[in-house]
Amino acid sequence: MRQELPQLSYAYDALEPFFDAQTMEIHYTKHHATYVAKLNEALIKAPQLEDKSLEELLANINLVPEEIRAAVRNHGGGHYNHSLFWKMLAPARQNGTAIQEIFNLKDQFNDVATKLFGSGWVWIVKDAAGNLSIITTPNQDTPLSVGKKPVLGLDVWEHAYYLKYQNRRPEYIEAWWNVINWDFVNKLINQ
Ligand code: MN3
Repeated sequence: MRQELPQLSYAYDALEPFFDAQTMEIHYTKHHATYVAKLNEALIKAPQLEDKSLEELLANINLVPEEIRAAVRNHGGGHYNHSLFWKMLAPARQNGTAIQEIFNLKDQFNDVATKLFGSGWVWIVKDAAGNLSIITTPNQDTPLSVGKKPVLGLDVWEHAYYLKYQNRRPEYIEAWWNVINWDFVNKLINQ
């Protein structure tokens, strides 16, 4: 199924001063858009996957032909992760009420996000019993690839923060807590 770059529900500068407009624009129009373009390039080579959703492909990556498996994993994962990431963000004045069970994990989350080596993501995931826990995924791997349901995620690739925060990743992580879309996260937790 041909994939498209999803619309953002806010302007590039809507998350200022926590996330700067230039980073948001480049992150969305260059990084995310490139994942979508490269994913589509790969999917053209496997028309038999036409009726599969992106989530199905990422959760069952071994069903994807080897020729395009790495492209689906990396670019499909990048598309999935970023589509979710944008929805998990909202301007600080309209982002709803913070969820206590997520806030209880804040210190641990910040520690894991600060220490994650290289490029990747930090997630809060929900298991079948409804328990929340923190995991990391390298590169653009998704929680789906390890059978987990994401309820909150943070991009800790340098492209997500370097323009504004340079090497100060902990400041970026702390800033991000101000622009979490709690209403959306709440929906994911209760789904
Ligand atoms: Mn990114």
